[in-house]
Amino acid sequence: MKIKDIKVFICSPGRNFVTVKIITENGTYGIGDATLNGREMAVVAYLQEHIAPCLIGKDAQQIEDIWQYLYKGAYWRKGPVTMAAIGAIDTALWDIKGKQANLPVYQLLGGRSRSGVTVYGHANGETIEEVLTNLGTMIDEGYKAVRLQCSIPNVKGTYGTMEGKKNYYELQGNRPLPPEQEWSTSKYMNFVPELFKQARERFGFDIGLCHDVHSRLTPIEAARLGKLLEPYNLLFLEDAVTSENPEGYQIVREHTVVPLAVGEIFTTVWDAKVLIEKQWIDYIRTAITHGGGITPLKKLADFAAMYHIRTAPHGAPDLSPICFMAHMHFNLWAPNFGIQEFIGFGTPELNDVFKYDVELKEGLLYMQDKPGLGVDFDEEAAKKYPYKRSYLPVSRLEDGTLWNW
Ligand code: EZ4
Ligand code: CO
Repeated sequence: MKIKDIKVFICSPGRNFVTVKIITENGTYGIGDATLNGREMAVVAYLQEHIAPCLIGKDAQQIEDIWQYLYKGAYWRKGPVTMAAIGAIDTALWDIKGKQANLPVYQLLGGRSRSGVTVYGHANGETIEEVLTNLGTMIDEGYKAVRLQCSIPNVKGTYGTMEGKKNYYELQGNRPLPPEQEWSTSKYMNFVPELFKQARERFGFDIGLCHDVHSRLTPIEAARLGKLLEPYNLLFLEDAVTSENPEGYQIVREHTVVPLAVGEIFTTVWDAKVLIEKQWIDYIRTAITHGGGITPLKKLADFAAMYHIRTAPHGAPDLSPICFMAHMHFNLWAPNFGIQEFIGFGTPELNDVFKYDVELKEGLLYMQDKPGLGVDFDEEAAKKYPYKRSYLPVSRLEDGTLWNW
């Protein structure tokens, strides 16, 4: 089953998405998500100019060989641009294989390990009261776990919270440059424990609670925050520190029993190797899109399982519904699945372009069996939403020093 054509689409139904479509000689096609938020066009060029010409005429059934060819064969390995491009190709090939076998992709991975996919949603707000109101609504809706992010008093712009009633995820109008936000570690550290204290006082300990530090702390600061949050029994603390130097997590680990989650910006198993082997983390959050596809993510999940580490895939809205559906299959299979980040089913614009059928019931996602990934991309609808250059914000300390966003 030879690959006849590879098309690359960029559209912006509310935000930018890069989509790959692989078409085979017999007409079967598969789709993959190649979205790299804020650097979309680099992946488009990588796919169109450097990958597509090599794959025309190759056998679409040889997923592993194509993955090795694109990874080892490029000489230049790893990196988010390369791995998002490979990830989309790999995802599309699994979609094709499922359609060809007339089986959902999770069956090809080894079958179901569970009936539904447990998720954690987001409760954000500008005040603790607003966050807790949103948390209460989500508990009523049946969520089993929720991530809490709250604006910090006297800090202009905080990760994960609203900015002028607009989520930072949305396109920044016609502003051509990254918006800038302020950061103060001391104000943050003095404030966040109170958010979780009040959440536990009001809603008890049955609901799972998480928090994303977004890599703003140093190891010893993260260790202190972990200790301060211990009484509130978090499901996990995410991205407590940057992980280019994984040994930083040893410091955090040696001081606190708060479970740690890392990995949404990892692009290979090698990024996670030391963290996993040393058992410094509890959840690995690498997404199928950014981690190079289903093929390497399966290896990462199996490797993590040997060290009692569970998966908690990144589920931000900058991953397209194709990645979301690939995660559905992956999560139904993975024996060491932990929890899936979930921010809702998206806007009417998004659902105009991407077609999929998933249901949320009592905090778990369910889907009907369909061949392949069970998601489709409407090329015509996508034309209504042209690409708009857009950036994530950057962070600066109060004195102007550039910090981790
Ligand atoms: O900020 O995906 O856990 N989720 C996150 C995300 C990231 C965005 C960056 O594009 O940290 O919200
Ligand atoms: Co995160």
